[in-house]
Amino acid sequence: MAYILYGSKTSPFVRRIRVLLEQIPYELKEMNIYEGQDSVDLNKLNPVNQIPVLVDGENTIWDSRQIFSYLNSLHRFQNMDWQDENQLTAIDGAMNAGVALFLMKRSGINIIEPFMYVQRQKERIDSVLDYLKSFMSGQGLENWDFHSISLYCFLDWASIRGIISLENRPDCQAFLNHHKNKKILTLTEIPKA
Ligand SMILES: N[C@@H](CCC(=O)N[C@@H](CS)C(=O)NCC(=O)O)C(=O)O
Repeated sequence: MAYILYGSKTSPFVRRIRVLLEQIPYELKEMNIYEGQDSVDLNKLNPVNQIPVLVDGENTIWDSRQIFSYLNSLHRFQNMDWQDENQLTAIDGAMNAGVALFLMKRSGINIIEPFMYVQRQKERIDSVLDYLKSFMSGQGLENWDFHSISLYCFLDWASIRGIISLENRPDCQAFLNHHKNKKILTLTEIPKA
């Protein structure tokens, strides 16, 4: 039985799982998580009310990191040591900060103002992108694994949504350019609207 992935085509967390599943059959069930019946249904699937959610027969897995671990244990995509886990935690930290800023923007909160919470999110993103510089010009170019997939999905989403500017980040720009022509990235492109 194919996996069922609940998510949206706009979420970077969902996209990284869709890219990971490039060679594996799954059904994407699209949800509008913020309104209507879908938001009620999501709550029944996942009390945290977040996407993605993966259903594999009797197993329902919340959280994209957990979904990766679950799929990795079944399909052996890559070996993970503690440094790899740390690196994913750094990328996840930037993604979570980016989504927090995006939700604030959507709620009409001015993220240009120097609110402490806003500053903390921006500083976290900068700190992670600084930390990942050597990854972006080394392993991240050579390997197409969950780390590079996650970073790509974050950078692409965050620049499209105006959360980060790539103007002063040539390393990020070069990393995106290096991978952008992959077929799976075209197939999972984030809708611009
Ligand atoms: N840690 C979660 C974060 C997922 C997440 O933030 N998803 C967003 C969509 S991009 C969401 O569901 N937001 C709804 C909300 O937080 O209310 C994961 O990795 O799956």
